[in-house]
Amino acid sequence: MGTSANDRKVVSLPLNTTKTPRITVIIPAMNEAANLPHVAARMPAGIDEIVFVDGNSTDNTVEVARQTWPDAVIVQQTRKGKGNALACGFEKATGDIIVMIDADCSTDPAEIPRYVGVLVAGADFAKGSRFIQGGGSSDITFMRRIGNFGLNAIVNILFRTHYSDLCYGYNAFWRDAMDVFELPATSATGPQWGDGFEIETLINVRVAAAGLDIAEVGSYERDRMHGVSNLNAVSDGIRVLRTIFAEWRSHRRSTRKVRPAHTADLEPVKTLTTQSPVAVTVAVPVASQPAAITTESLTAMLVDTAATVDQETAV
Ligand SMILES: Nc1nc2c(ncn2[C@@H]2O[C@H](COP(=O)(O)OP(=O)(O)OP(=O)(O)O)[C@@H](O)[C@H]2O)c(=O)[nH]1
Ligand SMILES: [Mg+2]
Repeated sequence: MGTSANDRKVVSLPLNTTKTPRITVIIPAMNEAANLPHVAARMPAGIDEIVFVDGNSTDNTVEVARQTWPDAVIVQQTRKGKGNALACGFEKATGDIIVMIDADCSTDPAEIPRYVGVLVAGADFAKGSRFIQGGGSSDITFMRRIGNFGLNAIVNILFRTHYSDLCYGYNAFWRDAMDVFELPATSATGPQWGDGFEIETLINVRVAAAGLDIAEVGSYERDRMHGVSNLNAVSDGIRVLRTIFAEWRSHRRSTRKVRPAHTADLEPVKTLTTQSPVAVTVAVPVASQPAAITTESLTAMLVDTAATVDQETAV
């Protein structure tokens, strides 16, 4: 934060550290019973806490979760949607480092050490990316790839970031990064903005706007193993677009800058062992750099587009 791309150290371990960070993994799940044993099989040893957030599953997801992770904190979400599930999970998490993964086997828990590695190396927020070295996807469709690319480009222009994969849900961060998420209260009644699949975008733009150090981590997304997707590319894509413009408007009115100070008393992370070898961490700083593309005309076009996006309508 506040450093140029040249100043930033992405791979150095923090010095003068005294404490090992505790790691919490948050798993939101709705009807994922058949997938959970496969997720567990890829979980590295050395995870301190699993917070499992059920979305009123109608299969035996909760029972399987209890059998699979007897020590897990199991939470029922308070409203509907993945965003609300994550907010409920964040509230219960006690770790120093919090990792968000999916329960459908798309995100590989064996990659967690990559994320932890870049956080311990100094990043505030480790952002998974399918589109940098070390990343990939057998799951993303052509249309989703195009949509993600377009939304990603808009965010990079408006927030002067260098994200390569805006809408990917595999991320990790130091717990004090949550201060800038400002997610809707879990106790609120009725649907809230941020409750749905726009959650990742909301978090990504807020951490960038707050000036946190963000490092991308190459991640490979597999096909969902069992069950069906809950995501609708069109309606959820529109929610993401509305989120971007709403956040941009509010960011332009705000001068907020927050710098977490989490690495001061931490020692290098414990060794996490995985059942299969994980490739070398690939991390690139993405925020607080000058945007690669910024033109008056493009901004004007985006402002026009923003005006057509009704951010005040009901969720
Ligand atoms: N608790 C909870 N979990 C949810 C909800 N919606 C989705 N999830 C979980 O969030 C994760 C991602 O959801 P998916 O439906 O796989 O969406 P996606 O990964 O973006 O889309 P696909 O690539 O098509 O699988 C999975 O673990 C889901 O079970 C929800 O409303 N509540
Ligand atoms: Mg999925």
